[in-house]
Amino acid sequence: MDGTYATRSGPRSGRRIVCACALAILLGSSPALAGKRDKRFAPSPDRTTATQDDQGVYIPLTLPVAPESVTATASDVGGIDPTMVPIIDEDLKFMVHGPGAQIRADDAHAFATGAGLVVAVLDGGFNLNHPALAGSLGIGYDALDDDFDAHDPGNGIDDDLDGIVDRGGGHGTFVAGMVLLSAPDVTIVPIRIRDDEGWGTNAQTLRGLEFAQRIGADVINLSITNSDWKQREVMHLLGQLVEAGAPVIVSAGNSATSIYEKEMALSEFTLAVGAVDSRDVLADFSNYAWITPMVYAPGVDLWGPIGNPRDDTWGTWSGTSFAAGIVSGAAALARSVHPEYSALQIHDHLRRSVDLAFNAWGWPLGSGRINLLKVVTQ
Ligand SMILES: [Ca+2]
Ligand SMILES: [Ca+2]
Ligand SMILES: [Ca+2]
Repeated sequence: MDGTYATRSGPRSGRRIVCACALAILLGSSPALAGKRDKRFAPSPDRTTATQDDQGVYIPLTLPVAPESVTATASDVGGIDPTMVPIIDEDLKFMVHGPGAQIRADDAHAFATGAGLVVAVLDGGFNLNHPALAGSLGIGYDALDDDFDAHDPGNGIDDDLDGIVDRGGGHGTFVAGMVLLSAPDVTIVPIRIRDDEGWGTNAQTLRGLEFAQRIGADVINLSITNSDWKQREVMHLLGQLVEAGAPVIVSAGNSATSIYEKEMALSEFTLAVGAVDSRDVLADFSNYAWITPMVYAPGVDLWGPIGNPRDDTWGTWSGTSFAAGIVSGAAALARSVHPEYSALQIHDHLRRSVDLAFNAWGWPLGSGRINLLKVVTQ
C-alpha cells in the first residue's frame, strides 16, 4: 500500500508540499521513532484487567455499541433511503442535509472551512483509498508498523477470535469523514495506533502523539478509550501538545455512564465529546457528565465513509468516536477564525458554541450540541 494514496493528486498540492517537508524533517530527526517498534502481544484472555504495564495491555477503540448494526452498504447497492443515497463528493456536501444541517455546517462554511490546518486523527481502520478522503490526506504514520503508511482496511481475519471479523475496520476512515463534514478543507493526517480489530497499546498511542507533535498538528482527535489515560508519559505529551496550541478532542465513550468513570475525559488537557441523536437527545449509549464541561455532537446513525470491505464502501455508524470527529472539525474552524486563542481557549470556545441538548428525561445537558455557525461567528 505504500504510496498508494500519496500519489493521488488532489487540488491542494500545496499541502502535500508542506507534508513532504514535514516528512523530510521527520526522516532527518526521528531517532525516537526508529528503533522503538515494540513487539506485538497476543490478546490477553481477560482484557478488562488492564494494568499500568502498557506492554501487552490491549485497549479497545470506542466502537459502536452494536457493531453488527453497522450497515456497511456499498455505494452501488440499491434499497437505500433516497434521502441518504451518498453522492461521493470531495467536500462531503452530501451530508449537509443530515447531521450537517443540525450543526449548521453549510452556513458555517461561508466563514471558514479549515483550509491550511492539519487535523491529526489517531485511530485505526484507515482506508486511505476511500473517495471521501481523496485530496484531503497528508502523510501519516503507523505506530504499529513504524512506517508512514497508516492504511489498514482489515485483513478479513478475526484475529482476536471475538467472532467479529475486522471489528475495527473502517473506524478511522469514518472518523476522518466526520472531521471533513465539519471542516471540509483541512488536511487529515492519519495516525494508526489501533489494529484492524480495534486493539492497541499505550506505547502505540505515545508514538502516535509524538508524530502529531513533530508535524505540528493543529488539532488532535483521539476517538479511543484508554484504560491508562493518565499514564504519566501520555499526560505529559498531551500537555505539551496543548501548550503548543493544539486542541485535543476525545470521545467520551459508549458505556452510557457518567464521564467521571472515564479517566481520559477528566484530563484538563482534553475536550470530551458525547453523542446526541438528530433530535438533540443524548444517545442511549453515550457517556455524559453532570459537571464536567464537555460538549455533544451528532453521533447516531451517521452516514459516512467506511472503506471496509471495499474501498468505496459507505454506511451508517453510531458512536461518540464519530461525534468527536465532528468536534475536531469544529476545532479547526475555531482555529481558523481565532488564531490568537490558546488550545484551552479553543476548548472553552467550543463549549460555548452550542445549542441546547437534553437527556432522556428532558434535562439540559451541561454543554449543548455543537453549532458550527456559532463556532465561526462568536
Ligand atoms: Ca503500515
Ligand atoms: Ca475480531
Ligand atoms: Ca483482522
